[in-house]
Amino acid sequence: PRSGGVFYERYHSLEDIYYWINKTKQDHSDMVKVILIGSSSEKRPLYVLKLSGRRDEVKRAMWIDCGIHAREWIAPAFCMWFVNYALAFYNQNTEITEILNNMDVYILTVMNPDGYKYTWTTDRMWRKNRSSNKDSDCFGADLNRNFDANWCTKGASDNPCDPTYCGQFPESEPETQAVARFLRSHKDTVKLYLSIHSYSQMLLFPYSCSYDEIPNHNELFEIVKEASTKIRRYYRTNYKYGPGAKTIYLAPGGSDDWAYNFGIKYSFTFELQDRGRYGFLLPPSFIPQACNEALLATKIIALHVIKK
Ligand code: ING
Ligand code: ZN
Repeated sequence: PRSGGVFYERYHSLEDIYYWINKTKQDHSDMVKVILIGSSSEKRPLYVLKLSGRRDEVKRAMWIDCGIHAREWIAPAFCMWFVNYALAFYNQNTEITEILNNMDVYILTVMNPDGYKYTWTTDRMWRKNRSSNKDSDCFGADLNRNFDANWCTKGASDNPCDPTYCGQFPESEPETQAVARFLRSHKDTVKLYLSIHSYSQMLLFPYSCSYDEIPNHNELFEIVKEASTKIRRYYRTNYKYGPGAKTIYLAPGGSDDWAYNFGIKYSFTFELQDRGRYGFLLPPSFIPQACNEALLATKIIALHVIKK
């Protein structure tokens, strides 16, 4: 894979993505590190790319995960798009340069590799991971219902056969555990948490697990409002914005709510294109614009956190 060009305008198999991670590290050894944060239930490695600009001893950081849900292919495509953009435009574009000079960026391109693989081989509409469930023939737990935030209350299912199955207990899944453990061990530096999903075109923040309003609601609301306005102006695409529970639906056990309660006060979930015409089957020709929209929102949020 070469930087730029048609590579980033396609969806990639899991094998391609592992190859890409390694190649990216080799081609940009000055700015990129690879960190193994755990493994999936089928024992696939979970690699995080760490992007750094200026090398300071102590720097803040942001986290982006993509592909919690297997069928949301645009999400891993965005993580790759972001990495390529950051490496190509560092010291060219002022915004990405400022971001990388002030924050390390941790990127988990495919949080649910087993599910992602399964959507390429067996069932394109699979959502969960692929762990086996005791006393059931059904596979998988919903990783975005498996975090410890009002776990398995209304909006999640305790039936292993359901697509929103919350798992046996909070952080029962190795993928959930790996992310939560990584963030716990980087508590002092990670100031911004970002989780990428599709579809429905929304910029969400906590809470999704209850209708309670978070203490910094107004601040986060203004940020996503600005991002949504800019996206509309640049790309003529409408993004709704607001707290998850009121904007999309009540959903306990989500990663952004957990990250927020853990202490990361800038915590967001993006729902990328589209609004349902193609749904999860977003054609590859939509990748550039969908990713640029999310990139614009990511920049606005990161720059806000830096200037705080
Ligand atoms: N949507 C998210 C889901 O997990 C969400 C919505 C956001 C839930 C934040 C919880 C927290 O259902 C999709 N499309 O997966
Ligand atoms: Zn999702």
